[in-house]
Amino acid sequence: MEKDWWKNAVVYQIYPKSFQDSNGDGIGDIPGIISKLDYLEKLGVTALWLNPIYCSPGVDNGYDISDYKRIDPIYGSMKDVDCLIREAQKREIKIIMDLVVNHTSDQHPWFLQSRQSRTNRYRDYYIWRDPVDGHEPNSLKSVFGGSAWEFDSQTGQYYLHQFSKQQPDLNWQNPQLREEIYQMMNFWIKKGIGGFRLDVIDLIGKDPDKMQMSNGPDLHRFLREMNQRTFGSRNLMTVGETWGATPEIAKLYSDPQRHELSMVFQFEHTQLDQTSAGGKWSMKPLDLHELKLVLSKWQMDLDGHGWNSLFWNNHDLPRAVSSFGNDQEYRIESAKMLAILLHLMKGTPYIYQGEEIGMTNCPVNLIDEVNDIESVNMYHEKINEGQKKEDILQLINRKGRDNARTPMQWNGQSQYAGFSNRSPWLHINPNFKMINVADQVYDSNSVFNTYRKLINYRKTHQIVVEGKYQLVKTADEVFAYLRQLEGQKLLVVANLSSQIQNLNLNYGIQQPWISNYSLGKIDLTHYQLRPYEALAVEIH
Ligand code: TEU
Ligand code: CA
Repeated sequence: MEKDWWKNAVVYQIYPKSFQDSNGDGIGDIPGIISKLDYLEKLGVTALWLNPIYCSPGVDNGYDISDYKRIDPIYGSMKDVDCLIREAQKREIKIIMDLVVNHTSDQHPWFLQSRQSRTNRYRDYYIWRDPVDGHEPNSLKSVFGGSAWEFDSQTGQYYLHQFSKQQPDLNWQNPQLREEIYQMMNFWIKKGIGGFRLDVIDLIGKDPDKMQMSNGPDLHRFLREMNQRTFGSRNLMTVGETWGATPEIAKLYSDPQRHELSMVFQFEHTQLDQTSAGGKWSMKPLDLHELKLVLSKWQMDLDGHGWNSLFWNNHDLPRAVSSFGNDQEYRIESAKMLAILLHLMKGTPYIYQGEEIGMTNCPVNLIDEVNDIESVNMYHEKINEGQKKEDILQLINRKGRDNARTPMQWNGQSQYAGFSNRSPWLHINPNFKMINVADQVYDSNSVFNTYRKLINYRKTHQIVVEGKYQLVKTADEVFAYLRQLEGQKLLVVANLSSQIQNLNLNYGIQQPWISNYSLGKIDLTHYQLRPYEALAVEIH
C-alpha cells in the first residue's frame, strides 16, 4: 500500500440506514451497500466511511454502541461485513469504520456492570461523581439538552453523559479502559479495514471537574498512545471529528511528526450561519466574504504541517445545496458549483451520500415527522420556554439532522425511490421523481458526472493533490483561487450568488476544462459569471 495513500483518496460517506435496503424491512443494510459497489466504483471514490453499524439500541442512530465487535442485526452480520471489505477491495475501495469511543450505550455490558456498585471492576470505565449539596456536580450541559449529569439512585452517584443519558461517557483516565479500546480497534484492523473516523475525538482528554471538555489536557497524549498501540505502523487513514479545532489545534493532530491522526474534520465553515453565542439553533445570514476567508485560512495554515479534510455536509449537517447553494431555481448549477469549488482544493474530499446527485433538505410540517433525538429534544425544550411551534419547525427544516438522513434516491419510478420495496424508517424526500441516480448516471451534464469528472481529474493531475493554494482577490460573491505546482497553474472560479458577477482577471483567453454551464473559450479579463457559474481552467 502506498504511503499516505489517503492524500490521494476521495471518500464517500454512507449512512447505512438510508443507503439501500436489500431485504424489504425499510432499513438500509450491508448487503444493500454491497449491491451498490459498482455504482460507487463508477463514481470513482476510493474509500467508504460507514456510519456506525455495531449493535446498538439506536437512541442516537448507532452512536450508542452496546457491542463494538458485533454487527447490529438490522444491518446484517459480520459475514456481510467481511464480504463488503473483500468486494470493495476488488474495486480498490477501502472501508473506513466509525469509531465511537467517547461514550457507549447505557446497554453496553461495561455500563450495566459499572452501575451495579461503587466497587464493581467496571465502575471506573465511566465517570461517576458524588452529588454536591444534593445536586449535579456542576453545570455541564448535554449537547442534546439538559444536564450532562444523570443521577443513578442504585449507587447514589451521578454519571457523565455529554450526549443523551443513554450515552454515558467513558473514562479515558482509566488505563484498563484504554487497553480494551485498543484491543477492539486491533480486532477491526485485522479484518483489513482502511481506517477509522473517530467520533467526537476531541472530547476524550476531558477534565469534567474543571469543566474542560473539548481539547482537554490529556487529549494528545491519549491519541499518541492510541496511534502507537493500533494503527500507527499500519498505514491506515484516520480522521478525527473535532468541532473545537482551530488550524493551530488541527496541526497538533495531523502533523506527521507527532504521530496522531491523518487529518481532522473542522466545522468552522459549517457554522458561519449561526451566532457564536447561540450555537446551532441561533441562525444568522451566511456571510460569503467570511466563508472565503475561513476556507482559505484552513488551506493556508495547514500547508506543510498537516492535512485538510474537505466537506460541505455529513449526516449531522443540512444538505450542502440547501445551505450554501440555491436548492430551487439553481439547484443543478449550485450543486455543481459547490463540487467544483471544493474538489479542487487541497485536502481529502468527502462526498456525503446523495450529494453527488444534488439531493436537498427535506422539509417537515409536524414534529411527529421528525426522528432525530437532537431536533426532538430541542423542540420540546423550546416549547417549554414558550416559543412558537412554527418557528421551531422552521429551524429544524433549516438545520435538523434528518435533512441529510432521508433515504438515498435511486430512481424516480418506484414507489420508494428504489431504496426499499416498503415504507422506509424515515420519509423519502418527495422530490425523488426529479432528483435520482437513474436519471443522472448516463446524462453527461448531470451533477453526478460533474463529481465523476472531478474525482477523475484529481486522480490524474498531481496539481490537485499537491499544488499550493492561493486566494485570488475578487468581489465577495465570487470565490476564486489558484493552485500551483512546478510552474503549472490551475485557476478555479465560482459565483456564490444568483446574481451576475463581473470577473476581471489578467489571465487572458482560455479554454476551461470543466464548468457548470456550457462554455467555449472565455476571456478572463472581461467575463460575466452567470448565477452560480463555476469553472476551472489551466492557465497557459
Ligand atoms: O457528532 C458530534 C456532535 O457534537 C454532534 O452532536 C453535533 O453537535 C450535532 O450533530 C450538530 O448538529 C457526533 C456524530 O457525528 C453524531 O451523529 C452523534 O450524534 C454524536 O457524535 C454523538 O455520538
Ligand atoms: Ca434492510
